[in-house]
Amino acid sequence: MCASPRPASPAPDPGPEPAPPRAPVPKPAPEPSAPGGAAWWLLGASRPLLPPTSEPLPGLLVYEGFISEEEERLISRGMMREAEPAWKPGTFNGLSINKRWGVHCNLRDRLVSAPTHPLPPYLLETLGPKLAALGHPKLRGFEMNEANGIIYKRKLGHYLAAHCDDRFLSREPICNLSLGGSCYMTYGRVRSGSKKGLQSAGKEEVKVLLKPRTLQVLTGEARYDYTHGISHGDLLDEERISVTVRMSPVTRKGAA
Ligand SMILES: O=C(O)CCC(=O)C(=O)O
Repeated sequence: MCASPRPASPAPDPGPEPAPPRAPVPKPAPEPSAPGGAAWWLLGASRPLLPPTSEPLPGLLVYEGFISEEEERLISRGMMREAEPAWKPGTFNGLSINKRWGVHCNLRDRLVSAPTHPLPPYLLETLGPKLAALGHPKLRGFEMNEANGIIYKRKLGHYLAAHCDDRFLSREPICNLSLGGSCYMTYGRVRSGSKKGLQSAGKEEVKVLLKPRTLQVLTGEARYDYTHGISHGDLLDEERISVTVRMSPVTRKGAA
């Protein structure tokens, strides 16, 4: 059986209206302090920009999850679908499958000449604004005009020979994105006074884990004083793809 409703009695006087709750006051972003006191990613910025996930070597800025899975698919598909420039097996810096866009760096004659295949929109539009948004002082004015893609296949014995990107033809920051698979990249300090030029000092090696969607920005010591390479055994998945972008101003004269 249902209870019948009681007759309504007059409502008690609620008294004065309580004050509405105050909206929380957002904390202002810390302002950059004087040089020397502020982290580099605060310098020149009115609010903190994205700090790296880690800096395993001086000047090696690692940003995990730099691009989304959707952006990763967009870049990979773009690279795979375009007919030109074509993928070609390469042996220049190890064994891999390569393509390149943008200006041509002639390492022997120290010349940078106009591009045959300009950088594609799927690279420029995805990476350009994101690199600028990092707010790193070394990336100010960075206009990528050279890029290369590498496919590593473990079953084909692929690897990247230890090397330093050209010190003169390309500007300081080298930006490198990992797609599709993980690897360890080995950084080896260049032995000073070596007659053979670049050689890694065995004891001064640092292995850096590069997961898919990780960006590395090589600056300073990591750019100039260390070689970087990937041994075959450090490819952790059957396939890994990388994209490296640089700024290499066109020159008509030799740069060295
Ligand atoms: O595969 C990588 O992540 C590095 C590629 C590289 O060092 C290069 O293209 O010069």
